[in-house]
Amino acid sequence: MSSNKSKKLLTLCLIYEHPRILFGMKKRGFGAGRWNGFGGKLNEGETVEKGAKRELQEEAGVTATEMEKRGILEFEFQTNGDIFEVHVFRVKSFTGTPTESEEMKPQWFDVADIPYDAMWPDDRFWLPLFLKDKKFKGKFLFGENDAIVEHELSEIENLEEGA
Ligand code: 8OG
Repeated sequence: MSSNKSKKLLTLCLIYEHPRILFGMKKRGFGAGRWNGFGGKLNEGETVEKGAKRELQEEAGVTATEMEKRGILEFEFQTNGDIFEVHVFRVKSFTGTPTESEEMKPQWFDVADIPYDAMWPDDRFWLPLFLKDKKFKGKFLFGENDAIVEHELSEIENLEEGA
C-alpha cells in the first residue's frame, strides 16, 4: 500500500448495548445505501473524541455519555488519492432517542442479525472483534467496485501507542 497520499481523519461511533447495536442507513454521500455507525470528518481544531460525539449528535440525535476508542482503521482506494484513517468508538451509554437525520436513518439490530451484505465489506472483518470488546488496528485496500484487494488486521493492547 502506498504512503505518499494525503491522510484524512474520520470518526465512527457505534452504540452497542448487548445484544443490540445501532446502525444508520446512510442516505446520501460517501457510503450511501449502506448501514453504518455514525461519524465523519473533524472540524478545525476539534479533538477526535469531540468530533465523534458531535457527529453522533448531528446524525443520530443522541448524546454519548460514555465512550471508548476501540479501533483505528486505514482505508485506501486504488482509484482515489486519499487515505482515510477512521477512529472507531464504542458508545456504551447515551441520552436521547435515536432520530432520523438528513444523513442517517437509525435502526437497532440484534448482534445475531448484522446486515453485513449491506455494509462496507471490511466491516465483516473487524466488527466481530469490536463486538468481543477487543481493540484493533487494520488496513484495507479497495479496488474496483469497493472489493478488498489487500488487508491487515490485528488485535492490539494499547491503541494510542504509535497511533
Ligand atoms: O463525512 P462522511 O459521512 O463522508 O464520513 C464517512 C463515514 O464513514 C465516517 O463515519 C467513517 C465511515 N467509514 C469510512 N469507511 C468505512 C468503512 O470501510 N467501514 C465503515 N464501517 N465505516 C467507514 O469512511
